[in-house]
Amino acid sequence: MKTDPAWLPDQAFRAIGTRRVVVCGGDGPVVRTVVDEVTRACARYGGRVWHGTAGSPDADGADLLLVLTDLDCLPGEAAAVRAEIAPGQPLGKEGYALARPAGATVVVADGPAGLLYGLFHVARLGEAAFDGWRPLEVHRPASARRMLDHWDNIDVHPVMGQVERGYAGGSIFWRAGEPRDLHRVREYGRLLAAIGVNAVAVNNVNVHATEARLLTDRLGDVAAIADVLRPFGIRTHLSVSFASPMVLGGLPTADPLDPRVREWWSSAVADVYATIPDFGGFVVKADSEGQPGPFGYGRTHADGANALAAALSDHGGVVHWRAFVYNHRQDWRDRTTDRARAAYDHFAPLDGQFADNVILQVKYGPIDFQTREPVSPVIAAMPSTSVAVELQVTQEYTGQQRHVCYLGPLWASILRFRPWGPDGRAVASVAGDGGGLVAVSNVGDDPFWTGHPLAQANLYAFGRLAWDPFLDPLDVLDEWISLTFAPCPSVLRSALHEIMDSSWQVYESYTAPLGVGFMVNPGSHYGPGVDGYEYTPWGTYHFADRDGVGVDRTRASGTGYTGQYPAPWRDVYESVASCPDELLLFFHHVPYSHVLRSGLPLIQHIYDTHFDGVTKVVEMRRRWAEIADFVNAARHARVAQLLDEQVRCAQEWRDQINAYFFRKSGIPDARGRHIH
Ligand code: GCV
Repeated sequence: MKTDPAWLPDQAFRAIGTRRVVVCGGDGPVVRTVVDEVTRACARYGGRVWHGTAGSPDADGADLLLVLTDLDCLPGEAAAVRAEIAPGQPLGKEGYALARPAGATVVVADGPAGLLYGLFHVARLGEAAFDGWRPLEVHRPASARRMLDHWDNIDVHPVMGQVERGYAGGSIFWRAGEPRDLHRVREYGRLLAAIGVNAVAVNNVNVHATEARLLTDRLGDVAAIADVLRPFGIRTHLSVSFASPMVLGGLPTADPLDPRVREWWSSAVADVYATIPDFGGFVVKADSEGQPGPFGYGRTHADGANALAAALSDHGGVVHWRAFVYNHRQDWRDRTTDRARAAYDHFAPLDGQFADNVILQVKYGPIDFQTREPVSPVIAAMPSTSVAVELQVTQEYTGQQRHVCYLGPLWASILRFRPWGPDGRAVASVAGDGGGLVAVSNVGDDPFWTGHPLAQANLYAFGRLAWDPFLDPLDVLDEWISLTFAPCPSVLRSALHEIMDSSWQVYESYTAPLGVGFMVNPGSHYGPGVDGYEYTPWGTYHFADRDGVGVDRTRASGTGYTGQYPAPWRDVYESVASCPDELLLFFHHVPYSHVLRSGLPLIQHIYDTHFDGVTKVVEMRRRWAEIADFVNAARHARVAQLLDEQVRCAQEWRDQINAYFFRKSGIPDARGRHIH
């Protein structure tokens, strides 16, 4: 099957392709991409394109002007638009301004990437971009760093497969130990440019032996990928092993303070930049889940990160140092080893000790990409450190691309969260200060890119929210629908919204309740395994007993985790009375009779949500069946098949969770439904 065009079908460029377009922007690789896009669209739909690098183009009669402002060929209309932008508000390398002062739509940018993003903005607008008068709009990304991490292995790992937590087939970069034909990577770069992603890490953060060599003797493979992604404004990054000086360099140590080790990193990095001059930098998972790190040498994570940062700094590279550090062998040894506490306990004391080009990459929640977690307190604890927030587009804990689960609303809630209360800054602003947004990609060699065709919307939403975290996630979904299903009839649009808008909440309703998390099968993390992670001295991970359920993370009587938040959240979360219900079981152990804000006792809430969740999934499946005539047959069949699995799995969740809590509590369903 041909690769699905995702959100860039030819139709998405129809409005541009029927116009007379002037591109005035020099001749670099990114501008060349702009010209190629417009040329292709015009060839298909009968428009005309003029591309110049200097001199005065004949912009008379043009419908669309795409202009780089630093050239001497600024047509009058573009100069007027540029002049309107407030002098103290530069567009920056990636920003652009869009206006339609008279008969022509004008996009001006100060850098090539801005021009490319402006072009895709016009594509999103479609015919509306050429309709009437349009006032000046200035668009700049909220974060300079908008990155996707691939957990791809070159070899097929015996347990994790080729893509760790990948649900869309094999890697798009590698096959059978070798680089793949990069045609698809080019298409991927194009899709990413259209959503504003500007950085990609091409290998798993769990760095195995073959992948470690990407840094040295297999660097050519990375350079080939970088060459393909560069014209889309994307910089390439590499996950590296902290032990590289030993495993690749033959040194007896990887101690970050050892001069030989520092010398080794400098020389390896110099080789990288000689091969890939715009290389982005490293991603490092250290002292986590078996990966080596500075603790082995009695050093701190600041020592570790800074050693790599020193090697990169002269070249403009950064280290994304992951804060996902916890002792996976001693989780829950006692109260202090509550895994939720680990990242803060390790990193908050190090604030101010990291080099300028270290970015601390923090998972959005304190545990591990659960369906519902509070925002990680680390994000508010590092005012002197660049912090990147890490999301998971691959759906490890949210249905593994077999369930419809649109994550835009979850991410929007995280990015808008204000750790210092309503008058303080939002998470998005902390990330925007330097670290940016990072997500684990959900893409593989599947013809639909993402296994579940509707999971493309998650990748789309990540890019769009990384660009502007305050976009309404349902508007973003609507954009994705409009482009992907263009020209989208209203009957299809409304069905897709009915299926997808609340699909994250629906998924939550039939899985682990109220933030308790981790009721999945161990290892695979798919399907219900209520006591799957049963390794606390007290029994289960969620502390369910005959009287109640949930983890006491209070300062008063629990693990003390609430104390990692600044006011007001440290107090809001501390008390059962003020803790939001959706996180109640994350923070508190409460009796089954506890009455929620809905007026329902906890046990009844569990029963109701699990019955309702299944009903809603059955309804999703019915809606999808109704729109068969409006969707490409292969796409329709794939989603229909996956919806069957979603119904099956939701029923399994419902039955296991309800039966479990019925047996624990002995309290029957007040509505008299049969619990299996
Ligand atoms: C890449 C979770 C996943 C692991 C993943 C890890 C991480 O634990 O289950 O597969 O490893 O997160 O983020 O490093």
